[in-house]
Amino acid sequence: MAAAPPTSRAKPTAGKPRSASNTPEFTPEEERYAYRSMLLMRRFEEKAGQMYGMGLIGGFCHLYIGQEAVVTGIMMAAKEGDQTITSYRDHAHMLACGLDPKGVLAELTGRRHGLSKGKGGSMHMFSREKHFYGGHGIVGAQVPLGTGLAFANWYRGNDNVSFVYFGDGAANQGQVYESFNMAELWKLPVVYVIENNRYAMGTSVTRSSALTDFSKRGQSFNIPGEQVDGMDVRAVRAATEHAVEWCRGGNGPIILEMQTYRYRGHSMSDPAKYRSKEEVQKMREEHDPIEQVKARLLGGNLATEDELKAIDAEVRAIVAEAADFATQDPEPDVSELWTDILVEG
Ligand SMILES: Cc1ncc(C[n+]2csc(CCOP(=O)(O)OP(=O)(O)O)c2C)c(N)n1
Ligand SMILES: [Mg+2]
Repeated sequence: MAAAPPTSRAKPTAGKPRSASNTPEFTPEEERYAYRSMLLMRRFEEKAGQMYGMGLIGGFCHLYIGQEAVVTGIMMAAKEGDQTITSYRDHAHMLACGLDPKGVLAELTGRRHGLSKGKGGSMHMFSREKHFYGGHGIVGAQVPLGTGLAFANWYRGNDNVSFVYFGDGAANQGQVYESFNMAELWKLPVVYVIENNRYAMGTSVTRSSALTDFSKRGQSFNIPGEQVDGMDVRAVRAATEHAVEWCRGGNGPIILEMQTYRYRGHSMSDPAKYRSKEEVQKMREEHDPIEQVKARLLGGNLATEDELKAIDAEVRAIVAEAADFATQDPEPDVSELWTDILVEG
């Protein structure tokens, strides 16, 4: 094991990370990009939800619908080689990393050409090529692993950061704080993204968390943090740009609390009785990340209704093709039960 990285290697830029409170405008191209990207995630997961209902997807399936601006805005500020690691709510993260929707959906249906050869399912997919490190079903487990990815970047002396996503519920896990300590001690280039969607399964943050301002969770370790409107893709990108600048400048870790909301239940088997229909409806009507971009595109005459319909049609075609593939591809051969268990050298 390599020696602990000395903090002297870091070249801290003076002061605190800048605040992204002034949300910069997107160019028309960026608005279109964000619109298409979030729409693909939404349509993909709507289809996954339908296929689950039809019995084509087994096991667990956690949808990200409502939260699309978070991963979209973050990836707009990322550069090639930056790593992503997240929880079980991971389909949109994979699409944002550039993974083929066919491979993702075929994994959900447990088919041969799924990203984990049909043996992992919704929560267990990886792609070193696209720098996507899972897909983790154990709450909080990805936080030390993602901190390790940041260590690897530091050790290799490259300029990459790791984006480590976890939920408001996971933020109460002990291993999160052990990771915070090491990351700050060693000034590791890691952006901790706390996706505060207000609930951990059926428990609201106010019932589970003594400190509900998650941006402050790094205070005892001297890790700065910021609260971000996670429903506004522009605010997300702006905050992430500042965060990666902080990390790449050798200043160590940073926390971004993304204030967001999931429209669906915790997983497909959750009827979500712990919150009112009105609460969900209000978020959908007043804060939907895709509708916000759509309103700006139409309101600013940056796109016509027909152009947006064409984007929707294009995205639906990609999802339909993925669904066909994920239902027609055969299941893995039985002999696959004996492979990928140990590293074959
Ligand atoms: C160590 C561990 N404890 C409990 C669970 C059961 N569990 C799965 S998801 C979850 C809630 C996590 O909520 P949060 O971190 O807010 O993420 P979200 O589901 O809202 O994205 C729990 C308790 C688990 N998978 N692992
Ligand atoms: Mg949550």
